[in-house]
Amino acid sequence: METDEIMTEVNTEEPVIEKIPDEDYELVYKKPSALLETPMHYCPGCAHALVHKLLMEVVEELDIQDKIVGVAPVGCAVFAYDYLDIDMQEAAHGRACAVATGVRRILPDKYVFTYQGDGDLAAIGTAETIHAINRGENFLIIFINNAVYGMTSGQMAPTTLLGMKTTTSPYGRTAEGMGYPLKITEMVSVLPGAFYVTRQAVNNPTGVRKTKKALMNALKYQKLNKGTCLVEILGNCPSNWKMTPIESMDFVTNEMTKTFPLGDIKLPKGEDLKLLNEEGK
Ligand SMILES: Cc1ncc(C[n+]2csc(CCOP(=O)(O)OP(=O)(O)O)c2C)c(N)n1
Ligand code: SF4
Ligand SMILES: [Mg+2]
Repeated sequence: METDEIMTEVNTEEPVIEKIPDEDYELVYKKPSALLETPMHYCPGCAHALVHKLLMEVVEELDIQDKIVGVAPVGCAVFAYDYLDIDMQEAAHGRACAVATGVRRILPDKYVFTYQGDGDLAAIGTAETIHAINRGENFLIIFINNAVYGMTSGQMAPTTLLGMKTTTSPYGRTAEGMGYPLKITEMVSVLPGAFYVTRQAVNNPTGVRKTKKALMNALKYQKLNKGTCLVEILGNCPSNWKMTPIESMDFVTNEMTKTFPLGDIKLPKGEDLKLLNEEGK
């Protein structure tokens, strides 16, 4: 067939799309209003994007968009402030808890959270994390544990699993010489300043719902000024793990949870629980 013939077959007319009346549809989902339209830079299937969405759903449902301040980390979530339509402050690598301390002390009526990866929180920022929680600072720490330094191309993190291959442990992490995966969430839960500590995962629909609930509870607790809340979320890094998004979710389910079991680690009790129920009316 000649090129001219092909050209004549192309239909240049605008397609006619029949408009179906809105009442024929039931709206079952929409993007939270606090999430900006900006396309995200995260790799396909990355947990960061999903957690951003959950967090903004919670912000929308609690109606606190103009009452919350986030502290962005250095790591793949460094551009969180481009996606979240709330007040944000950037912190140098590992320093988010120190920055959040200042923000919450100066603005005690605001809800304040940090958003940090495992390299940020459990390596370079270990001191800030431990001391902020030990002081019982009244903010929420959102800790995305994907077991690697995602942004810098997948080096071993303190949370890398034993046997896991990374760019700096190409034969797999061994306890000898490289140490054990650091359970910093369990460690800080014993500090008196820790008020609510939980580990969740966004590896399946149930996990997503539980993670959202944990974020919701943690923000409600902040109004009680009873100490630091820490929500660890087992994330993924399909790019550096060299897996498809689905394989990476299975890896979280089948491997990561063996080292980092899911569930609440420290829960408010008694009077505090009553207060949460009243706050959550
Ligand atoms: C003071 C300082 N040291 C090191 C770096 C390099 N650096 C940037 S991101 C990063 C690790 C990020 O890993 P993580 O916090 O786990 O976040 P992820 O990308 O996995 O979400 C490092 C070491 C830096 N930016 N600043
Ligand atoms: S490198 Fe990993 S953590 Fe970073 S955006 Fe890609 S998948 Fe997510
Ligand atoms: Mg990481």
